[in-house]
Amino acid sequence: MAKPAPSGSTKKAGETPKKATKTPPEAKVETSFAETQGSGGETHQVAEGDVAVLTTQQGVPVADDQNSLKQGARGPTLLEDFHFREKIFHFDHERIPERVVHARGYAAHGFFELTDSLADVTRADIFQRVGERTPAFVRFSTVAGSKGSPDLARDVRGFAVKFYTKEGNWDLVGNNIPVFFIQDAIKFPDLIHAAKPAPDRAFPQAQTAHDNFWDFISLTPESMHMIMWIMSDRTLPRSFRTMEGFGVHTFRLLDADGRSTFVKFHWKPKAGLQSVVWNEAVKINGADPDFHRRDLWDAINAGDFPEWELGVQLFDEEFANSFDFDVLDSTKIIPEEILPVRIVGRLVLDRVVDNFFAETEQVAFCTQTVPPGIDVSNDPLLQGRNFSYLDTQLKRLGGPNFTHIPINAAKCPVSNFQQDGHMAMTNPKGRANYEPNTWGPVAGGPREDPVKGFRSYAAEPDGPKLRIRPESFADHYSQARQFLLSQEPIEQKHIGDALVFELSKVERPDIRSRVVSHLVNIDADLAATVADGLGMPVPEAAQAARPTNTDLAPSAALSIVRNGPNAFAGRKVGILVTDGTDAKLFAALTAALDAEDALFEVVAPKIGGATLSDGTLLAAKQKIDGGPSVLFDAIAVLPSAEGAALLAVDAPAKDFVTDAFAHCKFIGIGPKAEPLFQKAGLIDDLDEGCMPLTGAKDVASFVEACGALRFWPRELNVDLDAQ
Ligand code: HDE
Repeated sequence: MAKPAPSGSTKKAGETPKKATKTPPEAKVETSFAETQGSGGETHQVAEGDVAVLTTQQGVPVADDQNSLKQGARGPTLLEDFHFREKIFHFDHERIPERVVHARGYAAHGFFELTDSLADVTRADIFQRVGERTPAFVRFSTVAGSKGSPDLARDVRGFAVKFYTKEGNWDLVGNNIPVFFIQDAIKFPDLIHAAKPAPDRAFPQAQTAHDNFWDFISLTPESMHMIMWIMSDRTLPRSFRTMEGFGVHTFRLLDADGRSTFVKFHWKPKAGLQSVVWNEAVKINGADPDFHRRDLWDAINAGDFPEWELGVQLFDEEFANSFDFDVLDSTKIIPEEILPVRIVGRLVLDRVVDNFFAETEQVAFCTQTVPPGIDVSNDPLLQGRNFSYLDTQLKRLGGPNFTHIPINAAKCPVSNFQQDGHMAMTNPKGRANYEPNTWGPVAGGPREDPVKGFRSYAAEPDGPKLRIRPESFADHYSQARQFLLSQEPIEQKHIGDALVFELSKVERPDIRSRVVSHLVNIDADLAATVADGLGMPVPEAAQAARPTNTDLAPSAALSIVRNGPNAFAGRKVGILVTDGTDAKLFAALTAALDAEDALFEVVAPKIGGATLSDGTLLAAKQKIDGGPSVLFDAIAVLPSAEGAALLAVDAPAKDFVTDAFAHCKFIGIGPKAEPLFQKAGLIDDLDEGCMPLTGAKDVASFVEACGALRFWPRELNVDLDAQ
């Protein structure tokens, strides 16, 4: 008889994590809606063992929620059925407009902890006291896709952070890429129209591989630096946990005397940088369109709290004036090698939301929401955003009182004379709703505070009123080249591959050619590779407003591969088992993964699991058809001899190993697995990334090797373009 089942899934939700630094997670209790939610937002306590009575929104107990009120058993439904009408009316109005960009997103709660005081340069309260924690809410997103689009679209990721500081909220609304497509906000509607589905046919969804996007880009040379970033694997993150974040613009920090220091903000993931490859992304979108949101949900619920360091690049006017590019131009970075990033704090996400709509959907970020001590710069992209974000909340959330929604409300005192409007939730008492006044115990309050209050930087105006692009914004190619040359060869190859793929979907040859004409100004080799991939001659270089500076030193900080974790912690192995799998080998592998703080999922021919060699019934997390290897960072294939013979004729099992091989993953091969690799056509190609798993020693080497995340040398053997 089978013994009790060990878990076949990853570390169980609610399990206490091993690292002493982690706080044990509170197990998420699954509850029914009605038991916890009062119509006024308060929690209604229901005595243990009791079931709450179903009511209407007005609190009227409901007797029958199965049948509408009819005239006779088969007669028409009556208008007087207020319960039916209220239920349908509310349902009809459940949707609010999705965000015009960044519609698909996922969020979590956490905190920011200051580790290095910035009191020398800013009076911002959040940056004063080392060790102090500020509550935070973070929403990650893709840009172009609509709310239901898949997570692994090739796209920029939003990285928006709301800090609930003691002196008001601060929204740092960033991306996972430090530059942007355009220099002036007036071009944003054009950019987004070109990227989103075409207005006549309403496709393609959540992708840039189409004529409209590349038409616009080919006519917008300032986008070239961003194009290098979006064609790199930065737009295919393995997880939200493995991507950087950037404030993008130059902001200002202000001290108590109003002195200004320029600042650029960086988020650096503790889990290290990691991306997936394009062919894998395409398949993940089918296998699990929620791959990123599931990953965040699972990690937080397992107590493996995602964490980032906050870094700042601080500089003054003198540095800004000496820099090769304009610090107000959002298509440029300041390389870390020129201006180091100072780490000043950490952001930890430790709580998932209770209700997706209330929190993730209704959260409203606004770039102009800054507390005293932080200010905006004249970056024309940021200036435009400062209008757009407030305006868009009105449309999306329906009125000016979106700040009353709990997720948006400041966690410090709020008092002013603004009143009324749709859905006003926090309404002051008393008579005076104007200022100045002489009512109240202390006449006239609330009043301004010239010392504590927000003050803008006293910037001098910069000349006549003009519609003009400054000369200092004119170099469009030098940093694009610098980015490209900062990549490892495999990363450069991926950029070339992505350009060829995207432009292959562009139907008009003149658009393809115009894009390649810009690449000529970036790097002749890249232009030649892409032209060859497209089967076209290399065109003349596009006319450049400024010649490319070929002397910019590469920056190691720009490579994903060089900034990986070199460890397998937090990553996941898919372990393929069958009846008769060696129980000892399975136990050795899972113990080694546990010791590494890595995760695993059991994949088996049947979801009920497999009976191991010692008679143990091992539950499966995935049936093989539903758990393809694209969902894992590495795979281990441990069938019994009989199991391997069965898997060898199973198409999903063969895909499991061929995909892992094609995606350069580490593959652990159990002693009886050979027939599967034989039938999958891989047996003659196995390389050093395909490692035998026979006993404890092999297991240790395999888990250690997995820390490199991918066995990149293989890619040259599995890609026709690279032959
Ligand atoms: Fe946004 N952007 N954006 N954007 N953006 C919005 O605001 C806009 C830009 C970013 O999770 C919208 O609330 C303009 C840069 C994120 O809720 C809208 C311009 C960066 C999010 C808007 C930009 C961003 C948004 C849509 C050109 C990186 C999602 C819904 C000047 C620094 C926030 C909303 C969330 C969302 C306008 C360019 C990041 C329409 C006009 C550059 C992360 O207001």
